[in-house]
Amino acid sequence: MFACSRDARPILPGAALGILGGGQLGRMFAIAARRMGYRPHTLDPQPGSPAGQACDHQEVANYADLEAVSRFASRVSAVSLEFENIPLEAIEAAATICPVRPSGGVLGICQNREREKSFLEKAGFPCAPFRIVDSAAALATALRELGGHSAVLKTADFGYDGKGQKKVEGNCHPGATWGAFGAARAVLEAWIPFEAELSVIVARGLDGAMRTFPVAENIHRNHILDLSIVPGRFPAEVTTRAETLARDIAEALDLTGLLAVEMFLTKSGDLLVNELAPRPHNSGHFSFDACVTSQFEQQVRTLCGLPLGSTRLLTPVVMLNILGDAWAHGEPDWRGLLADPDAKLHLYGKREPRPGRKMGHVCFLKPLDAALAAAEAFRATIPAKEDTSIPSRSEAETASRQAAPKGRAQRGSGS
Ligand code: AIR
Repeated sequence: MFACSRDARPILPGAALGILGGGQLGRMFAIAARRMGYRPHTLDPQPGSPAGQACDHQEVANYADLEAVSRFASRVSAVSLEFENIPLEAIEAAATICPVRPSGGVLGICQNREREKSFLEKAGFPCAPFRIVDSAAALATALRELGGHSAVLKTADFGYDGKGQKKVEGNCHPGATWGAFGAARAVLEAWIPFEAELSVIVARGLDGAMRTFPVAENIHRNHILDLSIVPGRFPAEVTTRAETLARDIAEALDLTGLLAVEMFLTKSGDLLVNELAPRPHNSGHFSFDACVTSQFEQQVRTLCGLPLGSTRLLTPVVMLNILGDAWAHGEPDWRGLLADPDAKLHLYGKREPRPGRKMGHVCFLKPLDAALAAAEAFRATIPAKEDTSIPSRSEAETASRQAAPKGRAQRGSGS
């Protein structure tokens, strides 16, 4: 299993590339691949998925349909993924047919919070104190052991974009809390009062070469990534430490592919790893418009065994997510945004604009103050769930904190 993952021959333009998952991350992978002359294929249960719209072929099937996965893999030269909720059996089935990057070993760690936290702890990477919880009694013990303070309960698997997380108070009733949470297994993490949230996306090639994307300063709202500000407004020393941490984790995982590392900067200046994602990440969308090489092209390059591209930032940028709430009164009027010559609009082609669902994003390519003002001005024109102003960093600390599934942890989750 995972048999072909070290095949060193580069896969050159013209080849078909497979992506498991058909959401927006797959769509942008497909656009990047197609631009380079590859033929993208996707596998997703939803016909006409966001990625499927941009691919040469969509296999409409469940990820657990191993026959379909094998058929899919046999039509492409290599397979990557854009979603962590892909069963490992599907990765294994594909890997008997063609290279799969990232490997099932890496996905197996990152798709389950318990394994991810244990990996980080064992390898000595800093993260919030945690306990594994599988019963009300275990929750009571865990709350006590974490000092009786606030904490975050997160399902061990299957969660994203704020799903599967709940903040709990130290004096909560463990029986009622555990019963209402409804998971068989979870991770309880101590609540971290952070100064800021940031993320680093690192690409690691087949030859072990690595490149990091510029550090993003992230602000979450209602547990979902709202804004990424790049370059993040941090001292150079913090940026360097964050990049080194991301590289060290990619190395420890022996990754081939992309790894997004979400971190907290604590008030005492420490960096704590919050979540890992072995794929492109929402907080790296800015790279599509603002870097020499986007995270999606870098994913293509790692998948194909090509040298990595430059991640140099061409312009300061603010990325704002556009959620389904914006459709509360029908299709938003895009004309104002499209009249801004420095705004790049991305819409994912999702047919159902549900509240909280990521429908698109916009990148404002301007000096940060102007970009933040443009983001706020745009936000004021669309319906939003809650408060519509861009929070300051300290407000963001309160606003953004927890909840994001395997992926979104304490605070929201960039994903
Ligand atoms: N995604 C993957 N992990 C976290 C996120 N947000 C992206 C992937 C996936 C899509 O979100 O692109 O396919 C699913 O979005 P939705 O709105 O259909 O649930």
